[in-house]
Amino acid sequence: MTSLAAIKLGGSVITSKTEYRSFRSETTASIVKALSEKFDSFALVIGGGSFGHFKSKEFGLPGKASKRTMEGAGIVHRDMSELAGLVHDSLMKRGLNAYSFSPGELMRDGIPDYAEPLRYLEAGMIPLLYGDVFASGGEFMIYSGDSIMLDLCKTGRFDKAIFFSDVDGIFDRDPKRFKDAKLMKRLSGKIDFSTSSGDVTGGMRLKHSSMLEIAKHVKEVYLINGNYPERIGDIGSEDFIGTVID
Ligand code: ATP
Ligand code: IP8
Repeated sequence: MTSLAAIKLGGSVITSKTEYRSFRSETTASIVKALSEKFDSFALVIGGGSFGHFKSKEFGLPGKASKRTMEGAGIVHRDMSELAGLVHDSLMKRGLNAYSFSPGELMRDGIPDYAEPLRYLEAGMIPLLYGDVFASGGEFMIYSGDSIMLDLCKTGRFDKAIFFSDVDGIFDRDPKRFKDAKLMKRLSGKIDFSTSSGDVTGGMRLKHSSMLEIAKHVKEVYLINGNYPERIGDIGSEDFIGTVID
């Protein structure tokens, strides 16, 4: 099996989470550049950031189907496809060929089927998946990018999972709220997670539990600060700054 990475671009790094639909194009371009230099082939997953969480929260998503949640579902799906389009543009500018999928379209009775994205991966393209809203059993659900990463890695096709976010890794508590928070290069001891009030998914808590689950299906799982994407070049060395689970 060739070495293949599943990579998530966190919404906190490719968007400004405080401003609705604000895309960080330069940061995204620098992550794409680092990825193109490090990997020949990978799958890419995009988180919601200010394209996903703002309107989901405003329109009561996830939630039971109603006039309001239906309107919200339309807006969120449209916004997330726009974000995917912007990332797609960034990949194309680097000469990388991607094919995007909304996970809603991959659902079969509420269970995602990744056969189609994997077919594109085998063909040499980058499957581009994005967190999104989807209808299931009279409800509108949100499929988080962190859960997509887990389901993708469960296919057994990947040997590495890399999460880019806006922090240096997992700390013993939120480094944005506590200046003395300690970076955990490897996980140990108690961790405190404070979720951003604007998020409709699980924030760093969900990411942490997804990472632990993913570690059962791949060799190594990393959390790296996407504002310093060149750090992927230090993977495996003493100088590496980030969190690793192996
Ligand atoms: P999105 O969910 O929009 O895709 P993302 O995947 O980049 O974004 P978030 O869910 O926003 O990530 O989580 C990152 C945030 O988690 C950081 O900005 C940080 O403030 C917060 N956080 C809370 N607790 C911790 C912790 N113990 N260690 C590191 N970050 C933490
Ligand atoms: O930001 C959430 O994905 P996440 C996607 O990876 C939406 O949790 C639509 C809010």
